[in-house]
Amino acid sequence: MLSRSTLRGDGEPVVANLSLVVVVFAPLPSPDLFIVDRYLCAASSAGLRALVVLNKVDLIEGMPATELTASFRDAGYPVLHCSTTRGEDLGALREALHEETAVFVGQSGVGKSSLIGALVPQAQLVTGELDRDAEGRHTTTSSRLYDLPGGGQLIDSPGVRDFAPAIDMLEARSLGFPEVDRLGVACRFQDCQHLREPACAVREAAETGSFDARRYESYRRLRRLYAQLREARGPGRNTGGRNQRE
Ligand SMILES: Nc1nc2c(ncn2[C@@H]2O[C@H](COP(=O)(O)OP(=O)(O)OP(=O)(O)O)[C@@H](O)[C@H]2O)c(=O)[nH]1
Ligand SMILES: [Mg+2]
Ligand SMILES: [Zn+2]
Repeated sequence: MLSRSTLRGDGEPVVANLSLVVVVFAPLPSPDLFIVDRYLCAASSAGLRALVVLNKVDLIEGMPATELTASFRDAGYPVLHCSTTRGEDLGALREALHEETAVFVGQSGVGKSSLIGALVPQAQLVTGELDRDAEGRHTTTSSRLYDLPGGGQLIDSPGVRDFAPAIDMLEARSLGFPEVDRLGVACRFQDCQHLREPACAVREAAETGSFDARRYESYRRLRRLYAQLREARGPGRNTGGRNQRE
């Protein structure tokens, strides 16, 4: 199950009975990679596989698409570079989704519905019924599940402005960052939070560039949010779930 935190720090289910989380971003609207990171954390912590899709590669100017997705590939996530307008990499996407129950998540306007529409002809018919936002653009307002021809199910979900994983689901040591999981075994302290502790292998890797600096900053922001949300829930509340191992 993919879940998120409310502002009060409570966990809330987003979608259940999934096998794969497809995190979509694009050069336009201006990408917020912290949102991508946080969806990946939520997926990893929930034991769900994740796929990163950079869509609208037809709009990229001045740098190779591989540069925009390098940090995710280095973390160990599979990455695809797609364009629904040019039909790019849609075959590879179809293959990756075969027999999966996959939810498409990400910022509004990155092309989640367009990608699903390119793979499921029936979804295009539904797009005609979509609501329009304040600027008159089509936008998805509720989640909807489609059968993928040949096997599998795709779930379209409304775009977000921000996303915070449910804190009870987060792995306390790495917060769902696979790099922190890998690097953290070399930290001096077993309960290292990878912030200001001495001999922290995670921070050192970020300083020398072997751990992507943005991903590390994302980790630090999520660590702060994690502390804030736990604070917001107040004392005496049983945190439940996996955090009890702390
Ligand atoms: N240039 C270009 N435009 C695209 C591509 N894919 C989608 N778009 C356009 O991007 C806009 C938003 O696409 P949607 O599929 O509605 O995006 P969404 O992620 O479902 O948005 P929400 O439902 O609001 O979350 C539409 O105008 C699409 O035509 C692409 O590969 N290249
Ligand atoms: Mg949509
Ligand atoms: Zn550390």
